[in-house]
Amino acid sequence: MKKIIHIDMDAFFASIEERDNPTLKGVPLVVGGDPNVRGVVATANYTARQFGIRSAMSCRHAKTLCPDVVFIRPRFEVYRQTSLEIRKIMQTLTDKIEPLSLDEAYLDVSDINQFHGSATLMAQHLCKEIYQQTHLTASAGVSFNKMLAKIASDLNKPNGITTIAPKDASAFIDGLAIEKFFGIGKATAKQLRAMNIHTGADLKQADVSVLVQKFGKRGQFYYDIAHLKDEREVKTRVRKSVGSEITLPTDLSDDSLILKEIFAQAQRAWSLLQKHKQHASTLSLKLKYSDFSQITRSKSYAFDKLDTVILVLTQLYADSPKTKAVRLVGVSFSNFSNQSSQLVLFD
Ligand code: TTP
Ligand code: MG
Repeated sequence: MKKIIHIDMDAFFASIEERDNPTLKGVPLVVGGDPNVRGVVATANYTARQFGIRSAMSCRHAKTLCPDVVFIRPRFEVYRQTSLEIRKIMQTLTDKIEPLSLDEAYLDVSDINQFHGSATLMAQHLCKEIYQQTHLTASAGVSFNKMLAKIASDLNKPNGITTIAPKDASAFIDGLAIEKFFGIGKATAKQLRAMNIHTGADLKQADVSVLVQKFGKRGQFYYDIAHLKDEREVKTRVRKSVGSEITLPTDLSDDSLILKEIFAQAQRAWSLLQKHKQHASTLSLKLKYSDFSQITRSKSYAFDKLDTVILVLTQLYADSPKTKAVRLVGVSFSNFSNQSSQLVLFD
C-alpha cells in the first residue's frame, strides 16, 4: 500500500502578502485584479473569507460583501520563488514530488524510512520546516492514495494535518458529500444528485454501467474512487535534457575562440550532469549565427568522461557551417539512462 502526502499552502498568495507587509495582518485582504476594471479575486485571506469572499469572484462583488477589503495586485515572481523554496524543503525528504500548482504537491513517501516510516510524522516535519523557513502555514493530507490525501489536506485547513488511515477510509468515503470527490465539480454534482447520488455510500452502490453511460470514462473513475481504488502514481516531472548556453558578448568568427566558448559550456553542462548523477547518451551542440539562424548537431555515445565530450564537440563543430559569425553557443546532454530516479525539474 502506498503512502501519499498532499501539501497545500494556506491562502497562499494572500499569506505571502501578509507576511511581507505586517500592516495587513488581520485585515480582510484580496489578491487579484483591479476592482475598477472587472478584476477577479485570485485568493482572499481567511479574514476576508469570513465575509463570503472566494477565489474567482469579481472584485466588485467582493467589495460589496466587505467594503473595507484591501485589494493587492499579485506579485507572481515572489510566489514562484517561494514555491521553489517550499519544493526544496520537500526534496529533503523525497524526489517523488508531483507539483499541481505553485502551492500544492503530492509526495509519494512509500519508500522513506525516516520518521519510523510514518507519513504523518513526515507531514508534520514538512509543515514545521515550511513554517520555519518561509513563515507561511501549510495544510497536509496523508493517506494511501492521491484522492484521499487531497481531500484530507482540506479537512483541517488552515494549518492542519489530517490522516485517513486504511481502516477508516471506507467509513470516511461513505459519509463524504460527492462535491468533495476529486474531479466532481458543481455541474457533475448536480447531475449525480438528480440521480439520487448524494454521498460516497450512494456512489458505491450506484450501477457502474449507468455511471459510464452518463459520464463515460469519468463515471468509471468516480465509481472506482468510491471503492477506494485510485492507482494513480505520483508523477515526478523529469527533465529531458541538461545543458548550458551563452550569448557571446561579441559575435566570433575565429575557430579557436569559438571552440574555447563551446568547451566552457561543455564543462558547465557536464558538471550539471554529474550533480544529477545522470548518464547521458546524446550530446548536442547548438550554434546561433549573427543572422539569428541556428543549427543543432548531435552525437550518441556512452559519455563517461569530459575528455570524450570535448573530442566529440570538436568533431561536431568541425562539421558545422562556418560562413557566418557565431553569436551563441550551447551544449546539452539528453537521453538519460536513469531518467526516472533523479532529474527532478525544480532547481
Ligand atoms: P488554492 O490552494 O486553491 O487557494 P489558497 O492557497 O489561496 O487557499 P487555501 O487555504 O484554501 O488553500 O490556490 C492557491 C493559489 O492559487 C491562491 O493563493 C491563488 C491562486 N488561485 C488563483 O489565482 N485563482 C483561483 O481561482 C484559485 C482557486 C487560486
Ligand atoms: Mg492553497
